Amino acid sequence: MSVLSIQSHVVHGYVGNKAATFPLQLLGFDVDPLNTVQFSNHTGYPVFRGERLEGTQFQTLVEGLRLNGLLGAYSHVLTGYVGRPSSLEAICDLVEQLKQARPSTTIFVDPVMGDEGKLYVPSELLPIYRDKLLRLSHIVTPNSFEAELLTGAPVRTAERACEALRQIHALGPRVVIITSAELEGDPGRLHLFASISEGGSADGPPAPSVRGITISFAKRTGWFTGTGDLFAALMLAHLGSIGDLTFEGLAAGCEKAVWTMQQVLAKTAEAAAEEAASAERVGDGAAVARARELRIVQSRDLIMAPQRVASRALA
Ligand code: PLP
Ligand code: PXL
Repeated sequence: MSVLSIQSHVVHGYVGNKAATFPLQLLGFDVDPLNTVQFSNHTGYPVFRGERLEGTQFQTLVEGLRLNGLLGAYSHVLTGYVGRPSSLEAICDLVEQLKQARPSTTIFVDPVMGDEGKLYVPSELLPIYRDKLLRLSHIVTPNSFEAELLTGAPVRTAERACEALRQIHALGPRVVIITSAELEGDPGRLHLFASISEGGSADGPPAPSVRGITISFAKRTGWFTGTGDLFAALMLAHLGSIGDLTFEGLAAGCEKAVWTMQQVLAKTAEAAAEEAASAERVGDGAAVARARELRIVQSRDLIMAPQRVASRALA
C-alpha cells in the first residue's frame, strides 16, 4: 500500500502532509508527500513565511516520477489543501493519468475550501472540485461548509445531510463522508454522515442503492488546526482500497477514525491547556498556536491500535 499525498508542508507543526504522513506510515503505508506549499508554520499563527508550488513546478515533479515509471506504483492518491486553481487543474490531469496507468488506484479527495462559513482558498477552486475532480474521485471528505458549497444549500438538519450525501454521490464518488455537521437544536455536538453507493463498479455511475451511517461526538474542532487533514489520513488507512470496500467496512473505518481523533484531541487538549492559558494571558499568539499543535507523535500507540466508537445506520 503506497500513497501519493498531495498537501501542504510546514516546517514547524502538524497540518497537511505533516499531519498525514506519520499516521499513514504507522498504519503500514509507504507515503510519497508532494508538497503544494512549504510554509514556516500554519496560517493561523500571527505570521507565516514561505512559498506555494506553481502549477509548472508541480508538473515538473510529476514528470520526474513518470519518466522513472513511478506513477503506476500508487495504491492511493490523497489530495488536501491546494491553494491555486492552476495546481488543482494539474492534479486533475495527474489523476486521469494515474487511473489509466493503474485503474485500481483509490482516489481520495479532501475538497479543502473552508470552514465555519469562511472560504480559505480562491473561489475558482469550487467549480474545479465540483465538476472535475469529484468526477474522478472514489472517496470524498467535505466538512459541512464544503458540503454546502458543493450542493448549494445549508446542511443543518439530519434530513438535509442525507440529501447532501446523495447529491455529492451524483457528482461522482462512491463514498461520501461529511466529517462534522452542527445540527439545529443540538449545539455543542457534531455529527458525521457517511454513505457508500453499492452495486456499481468503482468508476461507473452511482448505483441506486446508497447506505449510510452517522456518528455523533462532542464538538472540539475550531480550536485545533490540522484536524481535517489527520482525519482524512486515518480514513484512508482504515477504509483501504475502494475495490474491496463494503458498507460494513465503511462503518468500521469511520468508527475507528473518529475514536482515534477523539484520543488525539483529548491528548492535545490536555497537553495544551496550561501552556495555551499562560500564553493567552500575556497575549502571545504564536505561543498559543504552538501550544495547540496536534500531539500526533505522542499519540502513536493510540493511532496504531484503534478502538471503535458507536455508529447508527441511516434509514
Ligand atoms: N474531531 C473529531 C472528534 C472527529 O471525529 C472529526 C471527524 O470525524 C473531526 C474533528 C474532523 O472534523 P473537521 O473535518 O471539521 O476538522
Ligand atoms: O489544516 C489546514 C491547513 C493546511 N495547510 C496549511 C494551513 C492549514 C490551516 O491553517 O495553514 C499550510
